[in-house]
Amino acid sequence: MKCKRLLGAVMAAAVLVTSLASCSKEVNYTPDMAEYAYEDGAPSLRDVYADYFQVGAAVNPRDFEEGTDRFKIIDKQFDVYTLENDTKAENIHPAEDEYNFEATDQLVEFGEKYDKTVRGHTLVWHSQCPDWFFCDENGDDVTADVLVERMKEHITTIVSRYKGKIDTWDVCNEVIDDNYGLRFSDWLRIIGDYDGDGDNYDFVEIAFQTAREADPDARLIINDYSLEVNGNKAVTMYNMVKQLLEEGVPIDGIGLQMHIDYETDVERMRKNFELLAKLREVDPDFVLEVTELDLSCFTSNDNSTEKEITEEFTQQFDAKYCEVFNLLMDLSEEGILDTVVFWGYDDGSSWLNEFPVEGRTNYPLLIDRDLKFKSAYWNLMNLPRQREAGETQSQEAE
Ligand SMILES: [Ca+2]
Ligand SMILES: [Ca+2]
Repeated sequence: MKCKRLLGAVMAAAVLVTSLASCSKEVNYTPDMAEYAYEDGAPSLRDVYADYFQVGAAVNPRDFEEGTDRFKIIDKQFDVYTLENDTKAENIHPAEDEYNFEATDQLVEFGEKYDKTVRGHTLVWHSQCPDWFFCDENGDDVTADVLVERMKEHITTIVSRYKGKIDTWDVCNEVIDDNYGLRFSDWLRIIGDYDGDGDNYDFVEIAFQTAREADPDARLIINDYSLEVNGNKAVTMYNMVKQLLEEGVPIDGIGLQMHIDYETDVERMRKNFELLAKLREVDPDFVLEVTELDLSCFTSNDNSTEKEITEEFTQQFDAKYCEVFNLLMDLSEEGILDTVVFWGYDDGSSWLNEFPVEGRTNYPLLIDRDLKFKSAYWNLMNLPRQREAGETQSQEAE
């Protein structure tokens, strides 16, 4: 996987050298280049950011139908793909003796055919995980031993099947509580301090060790939300991962979901990421990945369903996307970030419609409901060139 990432950068560099006329960052990108994101003349987000990081998106099986508008979009714009739902436990392993591999097989076939990076999401999560994991035939809790065995069987079966094919796994998802310590999930409650050493990180420890045994070359990520803005969560994550790394648990990086909004404080985000980046003092190869980026048009304390998208709001929205991408390019230059994945790619398919407020219409991505590029897309396309020409203010200079 690391080879594929490096190879991608080398190939992108070669293209830039051999073809200056089409050098992606020399171009001034304008909306008249393509109205619809699937047009042949559409430029490519992944090309423009190739010197910084791979760009990806959460997708669904319908996106892999060759020749369709959606296939053209994902093939041109992205390097990295995560299935939005189909690799989650409730879908891939709905009953103890039943696995549904079809959609994840399709993802992997697509990745192999087009030489794309593929992410597996997710192995151990409290949500979208069927009850059978935690219950015996009477509906009572299973013992810690039984749950550990079920978790190991789940991870080993799935990761082994896709060994060498799924590049990166979100091994554990959302294990940190929003207020303090670890989330009191069924995984934590039942497995607890399994090895008796005084901490209750055990289900995380076992999950990562099991995944590493099943595919020694896969990148193993611990993924969570609000690490950008919640200082307590970032500190809890830092402390836990630091201890586990020192104990030799094979965690390769932290996944930053980055479900943010148009008012998210980017300087606060930078401080939290600087803390998490200190984990390189324990493991010099430790990485951060952005795994689920979207930018809501509603702040977290806003319960409204409709947003008036004025010109002024659009400018604020676009500027926030640029501010965030400047931070992400800074992290790339520091060598800690090589992957940025959006959660979806068009507003109409985003999970942020109807959630967390029923009846809500949201506009958090770079492509609109008609699959037309939004102004935020064009702003991000020009950002690397402007940054390298010194046309954008860096955060340090402010
Ligand atoms: Ca323990
Ligand atoms: Ca331990």
